[in-house]
Amino acid sequence: MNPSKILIKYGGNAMTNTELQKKIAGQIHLLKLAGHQVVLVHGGGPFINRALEKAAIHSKFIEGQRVTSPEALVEIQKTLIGDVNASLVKTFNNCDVRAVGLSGLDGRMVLVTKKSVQMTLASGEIENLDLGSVGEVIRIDSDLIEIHVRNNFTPIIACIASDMEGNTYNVNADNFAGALAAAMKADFYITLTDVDGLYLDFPDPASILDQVSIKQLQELYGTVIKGGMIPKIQAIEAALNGGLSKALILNGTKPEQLYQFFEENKRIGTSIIH
Ligand code: X2W
Repeated sequence: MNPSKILIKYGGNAMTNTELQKKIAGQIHLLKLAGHQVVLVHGGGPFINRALEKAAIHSKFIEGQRVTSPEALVEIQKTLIGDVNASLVKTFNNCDVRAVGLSGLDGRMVLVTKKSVQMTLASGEIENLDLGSVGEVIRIDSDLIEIHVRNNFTPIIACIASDMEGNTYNVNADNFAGALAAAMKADFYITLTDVDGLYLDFPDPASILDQVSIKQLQELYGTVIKGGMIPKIQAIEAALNGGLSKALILNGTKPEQLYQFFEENKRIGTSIIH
């Protein structure tokens, strides 16, 4: 395939398994050798859960967003930047990808505002729910990414960002990655999940959708798109609405799919188009 700018959202099972981590790093090495530019955005939900448990901090989710108290934020920042990002940079550099660890805080790359979520009560009244320090992306300056990819580095980016006043926020990694993909004008936005794509009838492999449009997606919410898939699909929609022409869901537990898709023209995963 022609050299492309690829943004990969990396999370879930494929991240907690170190063998898979190494294989994904190996795939990225091959993609770079083939001339592609790769940027990785990572989450780390399972690592955060463990850190919060250890610190005896209770956490809950509202609409896929972790309610983040000031104490939780300290642990989350430490986990995502200090532990997960640092460990990914080490693993990826052992596979010669010239990884550079960043977060949305660096160079004020990602600016956010406090995210608000509204709930309609039985009475019809609308209540504002307080998520604490959860950020919603409002602006991205992708210069820092450009500088790195142009010089053959691979940015590995943690989903922590700040607002205009310099306050730090926790940002859902899918939301962060989708917004970044659009801002850096990526050619492809790849979401690595732990399934082979969007299934009309899980787990029947014959029911995997090969390609789906944003319009068709709307009819799949609630049936095909549910649970953890919701923020992933919302991020894909944001990326496409922000100017990308193609997003793709691949199985991160089968890392070889990355090379197969880009260099062996295999039709795998689910492509999402306009
Ligand atoms: C996420 C950030 C990490 C994340 C959290 O605290 O879990 C919010 O929910 P995954 O592994 O991609 O789920 N932030 C606000 O999104 O990680």
